[in-house]
Amino acid sequence: MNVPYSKRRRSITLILSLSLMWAWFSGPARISRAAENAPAEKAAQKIVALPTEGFVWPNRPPKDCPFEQSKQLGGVYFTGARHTRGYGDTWYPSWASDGNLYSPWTDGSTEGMTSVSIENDADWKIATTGNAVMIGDDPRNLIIKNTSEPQKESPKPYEGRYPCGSLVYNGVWYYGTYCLGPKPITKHEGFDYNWPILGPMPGFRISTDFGKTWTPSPLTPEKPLFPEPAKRWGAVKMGAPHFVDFGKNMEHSPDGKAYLVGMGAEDGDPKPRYANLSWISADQSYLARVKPSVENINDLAKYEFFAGHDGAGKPLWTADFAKIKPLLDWNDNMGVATATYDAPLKKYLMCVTDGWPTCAKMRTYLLEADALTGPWRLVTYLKDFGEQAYFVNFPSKFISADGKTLWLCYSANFAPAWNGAAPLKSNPPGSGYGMSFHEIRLLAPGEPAPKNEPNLLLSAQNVARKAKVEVSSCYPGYRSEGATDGIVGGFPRDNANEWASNGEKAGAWIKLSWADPPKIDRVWLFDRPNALDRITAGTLEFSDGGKIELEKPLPDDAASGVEIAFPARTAAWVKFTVTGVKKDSPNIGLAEIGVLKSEP
Ligand SMILES: [Ca+2]
Ligand SMILES: [Ca+2]
Ligand SMILES: [Ca+2]
Repeated sequence: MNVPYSKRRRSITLILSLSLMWAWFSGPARISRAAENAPAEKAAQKIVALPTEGFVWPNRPPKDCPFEQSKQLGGVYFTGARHTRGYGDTWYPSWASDGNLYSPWTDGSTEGMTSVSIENDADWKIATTGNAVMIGDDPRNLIIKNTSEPQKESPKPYEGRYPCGSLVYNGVWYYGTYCLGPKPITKHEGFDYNWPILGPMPGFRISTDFGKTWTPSPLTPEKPLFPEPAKRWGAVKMGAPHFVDFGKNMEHSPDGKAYLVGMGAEDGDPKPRYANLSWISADQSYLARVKPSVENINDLAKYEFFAGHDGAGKPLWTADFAKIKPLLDWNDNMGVATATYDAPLKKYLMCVTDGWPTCAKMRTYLLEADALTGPWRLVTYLKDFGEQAYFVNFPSKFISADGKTLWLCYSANFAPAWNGAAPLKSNPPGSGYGMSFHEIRLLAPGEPAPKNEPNLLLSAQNVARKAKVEVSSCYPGYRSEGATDGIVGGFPRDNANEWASNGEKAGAWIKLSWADPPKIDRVWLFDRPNALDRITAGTLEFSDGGKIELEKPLPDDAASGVEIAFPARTAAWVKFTVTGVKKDSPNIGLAEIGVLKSEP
């Protein structure tokens, strides 16, 4: 959602490119001759999950929170399972009939393409919005591909045009955008705000071939779908609307209609403030519905709007936009809202992010309801979540069979230190700019948190942490001990937590030795988490003359690793030599090597 980050990303890309070129010119990789003679042992090898530290985020709503606490759901436990990629942001996956997720994205680079949704005459001349398919069942191992080039749609007379509601239904992709202004960095009374004014919603572009080709929206910022703002910079109600996620191909829609949740404010706001209604701050949320079709989706006359309840508590719907009423109202405490139907629980879950003042820490709260029209009740209020998480949603594809384990999808920390603030932390750990997935478990009120699995890498059982470490080479600024600190981390956020060789490929090695040889029976290997370097083959050697060949490549993103198990042996040293790498890996290395004692 901002300018400087994109500039920084470009310099990171440049550094990576230079690193690649350096590796290219540095000549043929050295070949390991260390383990040629002895026959390799057979060993049980399997994928192991990243050891995780689960925790409950405390539920601390402000005193004036208008939502009653839910009686069924009382909090969220973060299991620690997570996955983040340094892509662009704005991920809102929609589960299509072909089983894949389709999502918008923008303001960054994703799988070799760049999209920036800003249009001004100085730096960014063409605003675009990206489109990608997400293939796979595990958020930690998705294959992500652009379905086409990011699409150009002008925001003029505004300066930003960003993705909002995105739905793939019966093979048709409806891709909504909304406008922002006046500038990505707008100074007001000495404070830099990010896109402080939310603009209109110029309808949906449409693809009937899963995003390969597109028909632009027939609407424009000056002739938007919903008749707002009444005048320039006035309030909107169906702002940046998002489709309710009803599951695969909308299978759980109550009536076959698509529903959209907008964020908004009213002209004549009783609690005015600067950036009151921005890309991430609002006073209310609103609800609309439409039977989705190519003919209907950009036609206001085909929409109905939630208009409050009658005297008996029955929800009212109107075709007259002027009669729209708030679904939720918490003046100065709302923002982007997304909703997902949790079919096993028979509950709607809503994620609301109150991100005022647009570029500092943000609050996200979760609500639940039995019906979209409410009443909505509080599940948990997550203060400083991210610490700057935004565009938070629950993709229905990743809801467990019991409905209680879900994955939060969001972006975080695009503005890590604006206005002289202290740098933002990644909290929950792993939160970062781009595409961030975090597994959570919904807890009943008073339900204790699940017991943590012990983290073997950080336990005394992992003798790698006490070993003397030698490596074939080390990239400037990295440490060989990064591979034995018990933490699976690395470039670009946690360089201290990994070992990177200095331009090596096959032939790079790491050797651990002990003055007091331990009895060991397992080795864990975690690749460098970046997507350029990947170990595809390697050999373990032991001081007793034994050797074991790695049977499978290490998972590239280090969200999981490989365990190599063998009958207990006493080892004065263990050496791992890389014998194969993914093409062009610039600086092969390891995020972590764990060596486990045979007895705790
Ligand atoms: Ca307000
Ligand atoms: Ca490490
Ligand atoms: Ca890797």
